[in-house]
This record gives sequence, C-alpha cells and structure tokens, in this order.
Amino acid sequence: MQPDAVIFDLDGVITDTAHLHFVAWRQVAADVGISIDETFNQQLKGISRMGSLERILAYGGKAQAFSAAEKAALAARKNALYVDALRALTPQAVLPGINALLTALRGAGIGIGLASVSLNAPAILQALELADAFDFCADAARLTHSKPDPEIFIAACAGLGVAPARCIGVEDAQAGIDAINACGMVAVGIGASLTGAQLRLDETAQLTWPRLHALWNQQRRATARCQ
Ligand code: B16
Ligand code: MG
Repeated sequence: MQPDAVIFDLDGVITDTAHLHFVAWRQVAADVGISIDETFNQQLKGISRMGSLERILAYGGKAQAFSAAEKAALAARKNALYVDALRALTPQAVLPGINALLTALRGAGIGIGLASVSLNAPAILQALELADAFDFCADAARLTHSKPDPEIFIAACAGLGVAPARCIGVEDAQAGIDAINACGMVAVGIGASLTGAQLRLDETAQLTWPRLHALWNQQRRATARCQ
C-alpha cells in the first residue's frame, strides 16, 4: 500500500527563505515605525503576503492606520525587496534530503504536488532547478482562502487527480498542518512545536520515502481497525 501523492509546502520544506521574508518585512515595518524581530517572524510562516502585513500592523498598533491602497503599496515594496534577495537563490538552497525524496517518490510512481501560498513559488522552483520535479503546483493567485483553510491542498489534489484521503501533506507551519488535517490528508510536520501532525520531524534530512511509506501503512492499519 502506498499513497497516491505527496503534496509539499515550499518555504520551510523544499527550501527556507523565511529569513529573506523577515529581512524584507523588517525594512518595510521600520519604514512605518514598527520594529519586528525573528521571534515575531515565526508567526508569519505560511501566512499570505497581505495576511503577514496585517499581522505586522496589528503588532505595531497600526491596524487601522493605512488605506487599502497604502497597504497594497507596502506589500508591493516588501515583495520587491524579497524578489531582489531571491536573485541569490541557487540549487544549493534545496533543503537536505529533499532531492533524494523527490527522486524516490518519482521512482515509486507517486504523484508530487506543491501547495505553497507564495506568489513567488514558480520563480523559486526555477531558481532551485526543481520546476520539472512537480507534477502539479497549485496556483496561489487563484486562492480565495489562505491556510489554515484547506483550499490550496484541495486544489493540489484536484490538479493531480487524486483524493485528499489518499495523500500525504508536508508542512512547516501550524496553519499548514491545520489545512492538511482539514481536508483529511495525512499530515507530516517539519519543525518543533507543531501540533496535530501524524508524524513530526525536526528536519527535512529525516524526511525519507521509507519513513513516509511506513507512516502511510501505519495510518491505513489504524483506519482499518476503526471500521
Ligand atoms: P509571497 P509557503 C509562504 O510560503 C511563506 O511561508 C510566508 O512567509 C509568505 O508570506 C507567503 O508564502 C507568501 O509569500 O509574498 O512570496 O507571495 O510556506 O506557503 O511555501
Ligand atoms: Mg512553509
């Protein structure tokens, strides 16, 4: 028994650009008189661009201080800074174990999907030379609801032609784990202090096909016992 597909988050699972997001947000926040640090930045993992801006403004007590047009300009400035920083991204930035896992999944005939809320995901995959490694990438631009809503994982399953209940999802953010669980996929979490994942690992180097295969069989046996 094996899953029909494994669907990956991008930032924090395939590569880690959280620090680049942070540096760009820190600059934009400073421009409007708000100071943020790396600890605060943890809250922005897996959160959309505008969602992140809203959290920063609320943190700085300025939730109501800007019009929609001004907020759009702040988000655009952050993205320009972030995209500029992405120019340094190379295949060396693929996280440990990921290339081997993608190769093993391909060899086992398992679908490979992407469920990232980043509008920069296509450019990031190109820079990592991984664009051809995915069978389907859900389009973040078409999302109505961001994680923890399951919409992006459901869209990835639909694009792959598989049922969520037949898939494993891999995430580094609590909002992402909640999204995976909300559509009935098996959840794998990467990082400390994530709750609700059926398997939680400290780092991507531990994310191997034998491990995912064993998790899948264990979950299927548990489901069968409950029926
Ligand atoms: P962008 P993921 C997320 O990527 C990041 O974790 C989050 O920090 C970022 O705000 C979001 O993408 C949007 O990114 O500004 O490039 O559209 O974890 O869903 O792959
Ligand atoms: Mg992530």
